[in-house]
Amino acid sequence: MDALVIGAGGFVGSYLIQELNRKPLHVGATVLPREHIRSGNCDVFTLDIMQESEIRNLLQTHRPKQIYHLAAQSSVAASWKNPELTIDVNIKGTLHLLEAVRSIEEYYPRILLVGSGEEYGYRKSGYPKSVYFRPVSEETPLHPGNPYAMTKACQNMIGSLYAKAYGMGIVMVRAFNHIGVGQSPTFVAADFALQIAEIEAGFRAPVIQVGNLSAKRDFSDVRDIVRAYTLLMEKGYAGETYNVGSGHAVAIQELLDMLLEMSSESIVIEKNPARMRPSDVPVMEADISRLCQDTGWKPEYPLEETLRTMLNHNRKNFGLL
Ligand code: A2R
Repeated sequence: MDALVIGAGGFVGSYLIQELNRKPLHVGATVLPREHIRSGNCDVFTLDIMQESEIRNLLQTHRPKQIYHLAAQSSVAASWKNPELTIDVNIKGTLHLLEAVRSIEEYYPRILLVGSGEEYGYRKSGYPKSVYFRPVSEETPLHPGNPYAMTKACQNMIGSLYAKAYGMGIVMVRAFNHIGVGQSPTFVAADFALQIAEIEAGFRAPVIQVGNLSAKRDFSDVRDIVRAYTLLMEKGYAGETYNVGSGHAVAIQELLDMLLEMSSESIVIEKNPARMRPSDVPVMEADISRLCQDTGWKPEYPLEETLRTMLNHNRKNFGLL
């Protein structure tokens, strides 16, 4: 097997498989028992990352040359409700994978561990503004502000330790916000695109519910993100961490404006306190120079095009297109 995607039943997995399918690679993917792969050609296996023997058996049998580790408890809200599960899946799960690889003789795959821009968190007050609003480079100190971010920061440390201590071919990424068709409406862009399509279809009054519109985030099309993952798998330095994002922060207000402009409905914006997060980080912007320098990657999808694709997908689902 050339490439194995672990945790492929989520949002990113099928995009990554489709990206891998652009080359003549033998691709495998793992899902939890109740999950399936939405699209792409691959051999599918069921795997719970908490079962170390399951991983070892799978790797021993198929010896994938590349392993993309996406499996995670990836919801920030769920990580507050169930920190133990988040620690188990995100930290112990990663450890299980790396120990399983280590236990197999003469086996030296490349491994990509997917972390998050959330690891940087809220930079402490006291920084001068010029520092505070600067894009975060991989060397910026981490201040994870929730259990999910904390587990991803820990995953990063484990990856970097194992690369150094055992000479393993592990590359770590910190992915910033990625959006696209198939994303859960618990994420802001998917939520707005769904609400607007529902309004157009007459399923809801012409009022869009919003949270904090002033926060700025670094949004990318998920297809750009997975292309960066495959390039890093090939060209990233082992033991190194790479930010993956657009390199430009956009206010949630701007994102909303772009979507509203795509609709002919006159829609009222209503702030909903339930959607406000008091500890929101005001600006998250990635410094992506290391990624660009080491891989030659550049984003290809303009934000507006991605948003239009998401909105049109919902319109199709509601029979409007
Ligand atoms: O939580 P679920 O039921 O949606 O399943 C998720 C799955 N997963 C597991 N897989 C194997 N063993 C486990 N014990 C386990 N627990 C959860 O990993 C889900 O199908 C997949 C991760 O996909 P998403 O949650 O949709 O994340 P997404 O957006 O695809 O992001 C991929 C990676 C994750 O590591 C994120 O934390 C990172 O990129 O941003």
